[in-house]
Amino acid sequence: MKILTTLPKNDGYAMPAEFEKHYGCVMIWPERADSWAFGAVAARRAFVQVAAAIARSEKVIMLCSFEQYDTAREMLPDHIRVVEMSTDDSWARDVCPTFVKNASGQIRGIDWGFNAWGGLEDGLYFPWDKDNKVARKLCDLLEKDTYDAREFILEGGSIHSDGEGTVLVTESCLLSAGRNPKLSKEEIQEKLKDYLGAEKILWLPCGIYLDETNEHVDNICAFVKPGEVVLAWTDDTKDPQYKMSKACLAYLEQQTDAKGRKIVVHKLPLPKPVYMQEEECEGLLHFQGEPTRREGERLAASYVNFYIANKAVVLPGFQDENDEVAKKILEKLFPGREVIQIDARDILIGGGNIHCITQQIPVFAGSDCEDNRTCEIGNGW
Ligand code: KQY
Repeated sequence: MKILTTLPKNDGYAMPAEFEKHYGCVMIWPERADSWAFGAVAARRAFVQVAAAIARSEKVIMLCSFEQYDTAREMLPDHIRVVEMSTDDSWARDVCPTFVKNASGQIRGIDWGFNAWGGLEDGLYFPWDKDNKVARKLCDLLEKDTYDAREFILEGGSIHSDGEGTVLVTESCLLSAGRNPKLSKEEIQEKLKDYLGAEKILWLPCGIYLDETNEHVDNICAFVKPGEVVLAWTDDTKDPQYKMSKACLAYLEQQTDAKGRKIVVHKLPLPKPVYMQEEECEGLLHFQGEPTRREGERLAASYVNFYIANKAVVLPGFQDENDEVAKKILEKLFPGREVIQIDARDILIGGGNIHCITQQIPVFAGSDCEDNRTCEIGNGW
């Protein structure tokens, strides 16, 4: 594996959209006692369901600690690969590489700097040094060259690409004080274009109310095809989210993408607010100096935090009347894919959702699922 100091855009590489074909998906087994309630038992069951749903149409690799290897191996289906790797938590979207691809179908990883969503300013745990090494180690494992972008702090959950030159981000996250405070908005935008091979960055003002990542875009808005997005929405004018979603809608309605298309916005209703319960708080350990969950705290629940697999959309459920509404909307928007809904409360307690715990690897030239062959069960690794 080579570590590259050139820029993907100059080398002819760009970030594909998530709805383009994947080679597979990476996840990280939950373990941290201050993130996952009651020793992560329920979270592990939810992670198994997510992994198994994705593995119906692409390969899944689960990273886990030495201590958890036997448990992960026993709980996961045989066709999911389990690989020991040191991490600080389970947010594969944010700590794994963002993959970029060239016209010949070769892929490379980008190794962004990771500081636990804000470092000593407003980060969510300390230390984060194991997480910061995951992207490079994964590229090594997959035998893919990697761009050294460690000087620039960015998480995978803070970007969405349409694969045709347009990238969605939020100002609240990308301009937050704990990430790249020495860079101006214009300089951050240039970095995004250079690394993601993009032509246009769409800056939504904000994300989901109380989202502890400084409002990652992957919880509020996602591409469903080039030129079309889903936007998390509430009609409840008393909910603080109302103004936030409305501001995003107003922004998107004024925008065109890199190809000059107006953006089509599909509203995806939010579930009713989800709050931490007393017994869930009791199940979490609290490490000194770090933020903790309190009873009654509102969690950043959103259906937009879904994962687009080769033949499925894996969608969070919250035991809410809008679960079915969201599922139906996505079934219409993704006609070639089965929408598989998974009860995600035990993931949400950790502070993210299905998109946050997954990272796609695009299909690449020479892989065993490049053409019509699939990466499905039985095709192995
Ligand atoms: O949503 C994410 N991408 C990560 C959330 C991290 C929460 C840590 N408690």
